[in-house]
Amino acid sequence: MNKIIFLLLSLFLSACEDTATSNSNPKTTPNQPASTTAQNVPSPLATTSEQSPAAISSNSGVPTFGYEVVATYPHARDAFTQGLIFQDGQLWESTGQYGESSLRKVDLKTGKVLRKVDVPDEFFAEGMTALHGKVYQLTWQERKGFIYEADSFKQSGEFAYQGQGWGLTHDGQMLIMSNGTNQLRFLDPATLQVTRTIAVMDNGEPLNQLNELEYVKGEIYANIWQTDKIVKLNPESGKVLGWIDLTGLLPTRDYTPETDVLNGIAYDANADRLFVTGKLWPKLFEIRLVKK
Ligand SMILES: [Ca+2]
Repeated sequence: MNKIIFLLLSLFLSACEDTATSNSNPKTTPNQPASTTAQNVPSPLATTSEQSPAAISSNSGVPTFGYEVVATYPHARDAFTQGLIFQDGQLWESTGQYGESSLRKVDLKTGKVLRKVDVPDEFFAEGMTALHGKVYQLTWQERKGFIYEADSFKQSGEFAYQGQGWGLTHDGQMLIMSNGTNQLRFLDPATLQVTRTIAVMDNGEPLNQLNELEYVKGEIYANIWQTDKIVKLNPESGKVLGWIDLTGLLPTRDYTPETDVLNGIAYDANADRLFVTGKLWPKLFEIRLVKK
């Protein structure tokens, strides 16, 4: 009997000790490191929640644009468009897929491919832009970019980067690159080093899957992958300035089982013309934005 009382007493004392220990030192409780506790307590979280209503009203108040089709042009049915620009009176295009990737110069009116450089089979080409006489072309998962001479399309260099390559444009000084997240990186074309990054938020949430890019009159336009939408962004802050809704742009009768998503934005700065197309789309459109 004494042994049982002693055992019960020991268990009771042991339980008291455990309780006292955990109560007096909560930060050592497993899975709750002190740093996490500290991050949750101070004001940043409260500040964020206070800012959310403003961000929502700000973003929901931005203009939405529809479109008018100004002109329709043929687009090569084998062009899995990943990058598109308008330069020197012609369309320049980067096409993707392993074993089919290329850099092309295309006649706008006929859609005829005037010059084509094949990318090695092991690379899936992505975004492309031209700046200061050079063409820069990204690859999807290979972490390598190619540099070509703009006048000859001869490859003159390559560069490495972290993560995936999706879209590419420039603001006249820096290359601007998307990677499928809500981040846009600015790269110095001389060093190919990242000089700054902006994060795009929409209603307080990261706006992911930013894809093909085009710099248009001081704004960055970005296709949102797998949607018919292009977002207009402030290049300094990443703030959403507006939306372009291209629903219904490619007529239903032009769809085939191979037809893929909207992708490809090119801007002709000299004539203020905006061109859009899609992956394996049979048509390319000049559009004019119409405020809704
Ligand atoms: Ca573009």
